[in-house]
Amino acid sequence: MQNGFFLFPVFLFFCTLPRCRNKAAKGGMMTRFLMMMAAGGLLWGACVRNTGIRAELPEQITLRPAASYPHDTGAYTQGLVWDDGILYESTGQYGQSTLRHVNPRSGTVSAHVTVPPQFFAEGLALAGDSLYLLTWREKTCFVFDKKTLQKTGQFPYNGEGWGLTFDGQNLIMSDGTSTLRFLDPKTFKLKRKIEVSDKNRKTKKTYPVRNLNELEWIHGEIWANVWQTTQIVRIEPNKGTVIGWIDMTAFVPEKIRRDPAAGRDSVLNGIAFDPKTGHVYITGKNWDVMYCFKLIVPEQ
Ligand SMILES: [Ca+2]
Repeated sequence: MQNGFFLFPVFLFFCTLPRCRNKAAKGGMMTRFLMMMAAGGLLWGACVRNTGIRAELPEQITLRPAASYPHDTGAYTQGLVWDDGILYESTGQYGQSTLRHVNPRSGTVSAHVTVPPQFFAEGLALAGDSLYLLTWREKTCFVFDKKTLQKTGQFPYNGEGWGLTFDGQNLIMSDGTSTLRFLDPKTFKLKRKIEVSDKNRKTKKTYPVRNLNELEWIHGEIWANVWQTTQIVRIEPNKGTVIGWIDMTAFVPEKIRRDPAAGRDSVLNGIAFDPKTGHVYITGKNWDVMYCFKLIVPEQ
């Protein structure tokens, strides 16, 4: 265990706070956050707004710290997937893009393949025994065998590729806008799209949630990193409505927080879920730490 993670004294994410994306609510939330820190040592918080929309998870959830592990600071994390004790990670940048098997506890890379230098690797998803790897502007999705990391195929697509996940039937893809595409993993053909939107708490106006990046399917919801923010958004997968927001600001590594130049690129990105244990793994681009949280779902 690293970084004094267990100095975080209590549970986090008691999702009873008002949403924090709304600027007007930020002041109040911060005051309450600081009061909670002072009173009970709560060192981080999350914000979930009750929209009345239900996926499989209730709006109020808790993410309880379970562990923190080393993460390769050379990994410009673009996609993160958990399967049977292995973290699969894709890393980006032209000439540096890789697909990796990572030991979650040690952070060591046990196997990897490099992506040709003209491709900028992006999101990653596992469907069956196949890993699907998007590329940023190269309009190509590569398919690999999950064990051997041998390339087994590729598909073309339109637009940019950002994040990718699998809901058990469809690949779900982000492209930096507020749109999520649902794709057939056998053909990569588009099945449907959703527009992700939230409602401004003050004005009640609906606005699109843009810059959706790395994705993860968790208990019937889509969780998405919002690029260049410290927020994870929980999305209802049929209508694209926002279920809630998770504020990860307190978990940005100190080194990155202190260096604005690094901070622009070294953003929160990477969510993986182990449904067997309920563990959620979260990291960022070039972060030195991989957090592991236990997802606690209240009884309904
Ligand atoms: Ca993921």
